[in-house]
Amino acid sequence: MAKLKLTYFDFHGGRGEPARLALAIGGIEFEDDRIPLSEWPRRKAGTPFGAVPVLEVDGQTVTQSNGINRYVGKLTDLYPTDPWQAALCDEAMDAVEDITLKVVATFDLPEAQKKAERQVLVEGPLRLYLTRLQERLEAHGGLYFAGDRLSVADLKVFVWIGHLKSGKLDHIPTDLPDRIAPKLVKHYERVKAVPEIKAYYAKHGVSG
Ligand SMILES: N[C@@H](CCC(=O)N[C@@H](CS)C(=O)NCC(=O)O)C(=O)O
Repeated sequence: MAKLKLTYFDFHGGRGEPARLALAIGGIEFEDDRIPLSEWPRRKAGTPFGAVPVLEVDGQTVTQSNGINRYVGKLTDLYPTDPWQAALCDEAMDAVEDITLKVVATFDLPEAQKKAERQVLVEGPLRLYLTRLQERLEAHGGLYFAGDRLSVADLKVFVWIGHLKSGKLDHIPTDLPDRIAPKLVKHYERVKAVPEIKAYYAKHGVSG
């Protein structure tokens, strides 16, 4: 088995979290390299594109979160082998990337502008992505995004919904997913209840 090291920030969530969860579900050992935010300026230049996540496999690195998700999904049987189901899995993961980029663009804005732009996001893109992802989920049977079973797409959407509900995004109401996409919230709860995920968060002392 290859030696894996996954480098990401030292918090639960974000672009590195689906791969951490997939590896935990698959029972694959990896070095969990968590960078405290205070250390990031020093570490940034040492990454291929000045960003994380970075996956190291037997000393070679690869970047790009969704590519990493696909790779670990293949290692853990959490990425569909059927090409069409794989495309559906990719669709959900890339949709989360699209909307994530729009939210990230507001991170460093002055407070008043951040509030204004996030209100626009809530009424526009966030509503759209929540609605459409819920529609996609329902179109594929209502339980999973691809292949009628858990995949890295479910993990990626789970992490995104968790972020929206967390209260860490000022001016984005925490009940937005419940109001716009209750079936995505049910999906979130279902993924959260996967025994390996429960065990993972219990091990890391995360409750709720
Ligand atoms: N397209 C990349 C984006 C990576 C990215 O922007 N990562 C963020 C964390 S989620 C980051 O490293 N931010 C710190 C920085 O850009 O200095 C991916 O999907 O992995």
